[in-house]
Amino acid sequence: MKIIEARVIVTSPGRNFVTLKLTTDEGLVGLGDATLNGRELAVASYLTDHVCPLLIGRDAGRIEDTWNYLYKGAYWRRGPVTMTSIAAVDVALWDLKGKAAALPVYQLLGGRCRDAATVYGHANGETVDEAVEQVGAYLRAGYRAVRVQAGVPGVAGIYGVGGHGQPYEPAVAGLPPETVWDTAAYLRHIPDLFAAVRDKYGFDFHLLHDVHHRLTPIEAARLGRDLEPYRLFWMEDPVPAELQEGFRLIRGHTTTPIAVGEVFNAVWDCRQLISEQLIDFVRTPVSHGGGITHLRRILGLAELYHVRSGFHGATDLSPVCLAAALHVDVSIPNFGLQEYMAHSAETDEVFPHSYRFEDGALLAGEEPGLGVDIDEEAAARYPYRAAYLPVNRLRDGTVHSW
Ligand code: EZ4
Ligand code: CO
Repeated sequence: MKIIEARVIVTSPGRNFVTLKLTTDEGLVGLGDATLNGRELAVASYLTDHVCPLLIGRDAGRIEDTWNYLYKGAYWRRGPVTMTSIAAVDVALWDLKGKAAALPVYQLLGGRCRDAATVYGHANGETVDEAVEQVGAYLRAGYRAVRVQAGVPGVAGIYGVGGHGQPYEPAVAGLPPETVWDTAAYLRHIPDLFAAVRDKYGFDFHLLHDVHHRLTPIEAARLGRDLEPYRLFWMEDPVPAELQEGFRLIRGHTTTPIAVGEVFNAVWDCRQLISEQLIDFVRTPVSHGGGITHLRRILGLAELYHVRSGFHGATDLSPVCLAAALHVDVSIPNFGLQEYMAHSAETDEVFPHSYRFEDGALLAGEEPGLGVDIDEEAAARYPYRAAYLPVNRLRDGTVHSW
């Protein structure tokens, strides 16, 4: 089976998505998500200008060989643009292989290890009361794990807070907005949020929190300790993770589990974090981490060191990526938890899919391949719009990690 067409589709049904569509001489179609929030067109160009021409005439069945051809053959390795591009090709090839074999992708990955992927939803509120209220809504909807983010008094535009109970979407149309950050105020406030949630709903469900790379290791150690009474499932991205050995300091002070890696794109970004057992969950998504082929390598290493999956699942990862994540989730032995932010109705219209939410979990579809399609007519009605993630500054104007 040969690839005869490789095309990139850019669409913005509520937010931007980049999708690679491969077609074979047998008339089968494979999809891969190539969305890199705020830098979408760089990946679209990498694929259209430099990768698609190399795919024409190639044997669609050679997934591992194509991965190595694109990774080693480019000479320039790693990085989000390269690895998102390779991921899109890899996922589209797995989709094709499933369709050619008339099997859902998880069957090609070894079959089920579990019935469904337990997910966590995002509760948020400008105040503690609003956030506590939203946790209740998720519990009533059947969720068994909830991430909680809340506004910090005196600090406007806190990460993860949509405002007035709205779902949170960080990308903003136009040029990047700027937000303000105050570490001391945040560290004082967050333990009260989790005290209020546990006080109202008890301990019989999982709680998570995303620090979003804002702290230093010793500050993160303090937060992890202060949150210990509330038994978090994980504290996410406590510090920026370029300095992997920096996590030793956090680890030495707290038993709050740590999840890291939504901005990683290769096993080399977390090799030390995993092999020194400095984290508990790895969050690298299929679409930014070199696809199913490379993500399975990361999770294979992780399994040796008691590290489990906790794949990123924000709305900037398309339904194609979410479907691919679910096929990996149900087929690896060391699954932890899957993030789930429901996509908008417009996004679901452009990407019809067979995965579904039930009883606090997502079920991967049983259709051959990934079980996701793209409606190109609908996609064409939503043209690309420039949008960026915010830039963060301390009160004195210093640029800080967002
Ligand atoms: O800020 O996906 O855990 N989820 C997150 C996300 C990220 C966005 C960035 O594109 O941290 O909300
Ligand atoms: Co995050």
